Amino acid sequence: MTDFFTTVPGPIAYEGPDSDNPLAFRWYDAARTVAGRRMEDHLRFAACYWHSFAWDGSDIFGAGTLDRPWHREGLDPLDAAKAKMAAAFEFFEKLTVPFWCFHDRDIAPEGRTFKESAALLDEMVDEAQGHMERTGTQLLWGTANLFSHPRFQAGAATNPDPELFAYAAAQVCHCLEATHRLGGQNYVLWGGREGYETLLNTDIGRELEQLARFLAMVVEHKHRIGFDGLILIEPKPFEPTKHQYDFDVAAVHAFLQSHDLIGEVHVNIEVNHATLSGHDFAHEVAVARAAGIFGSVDANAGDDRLGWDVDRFPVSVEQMTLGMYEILRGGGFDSGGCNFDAKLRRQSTARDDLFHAHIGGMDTMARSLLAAAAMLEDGELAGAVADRYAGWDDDLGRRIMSGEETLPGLRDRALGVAEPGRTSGRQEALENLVARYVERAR
Ligand code: XUL
Ligand code: CO
Repeated sequence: MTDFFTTVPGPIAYEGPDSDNPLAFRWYDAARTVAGRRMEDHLRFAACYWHSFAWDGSDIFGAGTLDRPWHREGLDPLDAAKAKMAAAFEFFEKLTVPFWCFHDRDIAPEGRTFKESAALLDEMVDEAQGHMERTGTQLLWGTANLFSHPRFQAGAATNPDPELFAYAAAQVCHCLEATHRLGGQNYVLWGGREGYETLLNTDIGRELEQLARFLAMVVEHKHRIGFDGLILIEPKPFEPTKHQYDFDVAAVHAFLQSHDLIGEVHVNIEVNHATLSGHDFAHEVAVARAAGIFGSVDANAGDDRLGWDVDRFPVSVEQMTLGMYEILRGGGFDSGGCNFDAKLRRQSTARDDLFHAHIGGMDTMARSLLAAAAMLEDGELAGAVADRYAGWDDDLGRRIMSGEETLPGLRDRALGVAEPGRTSGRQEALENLVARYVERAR
């Protein structure tokens, strides 16, 4: 199919770091083996439908700017959805991206009733199945849009009206089955409007119980239909609501623990959400790994000065290297991958801008992988961390952690020993070490 992106012949090929071809990869070499795995299998890139094909470039101050003919007024909604899908798969195929992701409402129009909407989704899932077979593109994850329609103004699972909970449950049931039908490797639940604006009209305790019940129903249904992908919650601290319940990985972990959902639900970590929560990407991955709930990544970037979800394409190898290092340290992705939940700037109106954005993002992640893999292989950074904790493998550390020591016992001990020594944390030296790996990554 070469109908929409006519100026890009495709497929985009790897030409190496010295290439000046703007429509070639300089770092992403799908077949190259890095740390025992093909680069393609490490990174498991996905392009997303929402920002790249469903969004028209509009913002709160102005109308859409992007050249997306399927948004023209007066088109039959199903014809428009099919034209959009043909363009999307032309893009996935030319970019050579192995996976894609969708919200139900990205790929199919909303009908007048739930029944109509479900039938429209079924029709577009059949259409997607054909494109996937033709191009070999696989589905990383599907998700339901429980936030755009006005009916969800007060949330979905956490809505004060059970009718809305029931509607959202029906929609997720249908979308999870659609994802399963398409061989989806995961299913994502981003909180959307699961949060609140003011306590004056909100019962937090009740809303959290509703959210837990909703999640349990999703897990029950996953097992009922034999979907063996992961259920992933995507944390985000605010936007659209002032207080989003799934604030960060730690908040999600505590929620899963208190509702007996550990092992059933993992996290999809978005880089820009991590920075909005006051953390950073590497921190969120490290917390998820430590808790055993790491799943997948939405690879994008925020802006240092803007405190909202700007969803830029990733451009900083330095920022991504530490996140990739944490991912590799935990053994890499299983069913997860790197989804570009990122959007063009509103003035990037040429059709090929979508290629430049993804090529840059894929090269950034690929070079970060190279730096992280070298860092892991050489072991210098891990060695410095291990040295710092060495005391815990000695007698005192072991006795404390095994429960042999008590507070008064340690007081008695302190009465007889000298002031403990101090060792440098060597942060600057370690930062220079990381910089070396970033500079030399090839
Ligand atoms: C919203 C966001 C979503 C989720 C899926 O900020 O990141 O695209 O990734 O609903
Ligand atoms: Co996201």
